[in-house]
Amino acid sequence: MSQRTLVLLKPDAVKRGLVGEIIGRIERKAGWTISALELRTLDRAILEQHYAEHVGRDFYEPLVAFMSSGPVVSMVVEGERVIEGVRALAGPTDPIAAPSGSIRGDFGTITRENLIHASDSEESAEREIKIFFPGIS
Ligand code: 3AN
Repeated sequence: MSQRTLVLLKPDAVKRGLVGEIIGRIERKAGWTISALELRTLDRAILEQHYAEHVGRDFYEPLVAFMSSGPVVSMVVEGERVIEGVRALAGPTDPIAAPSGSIRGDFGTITRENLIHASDSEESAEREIKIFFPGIS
């Protein structure tokens, strides 16, 4: 089942020079393709849309400060079961709990700075792609 998903390489991934490493892991999955890609610094307005479900949580303000602290790479990735697949490559939210071999498990230590975001469902993917790439349908 071909799907598409919205992937963000967070400011920690960009600052630490891990963009190539992470994109390489995505590109090496057979048949997946990157159909949109941009480097940009996010402002509060776009983060409020993206993290609407987390507004008001105790970690929300530090999350916005971190996510706007430097450029991110935003991408649309398409391919077979790519929503579940990129989340499997990323590993669980807490990088210490994430297995080695996953992106968060291999490179992360703190939950906020966990390197990568990937949509968690088809509904989230369509919502998030509209936020980050309003020009593509
Ligand atoms: P995931 O990206 O694993 O789907 P979400 O959507 O629950 O995680 O959370 C979005 C982002 O918010 C996470 N990637 C992480 O940066 C941050 N976050 C989530 N839970 C916490 C927490 N308990 N403490 C600090 N930051 C958190």
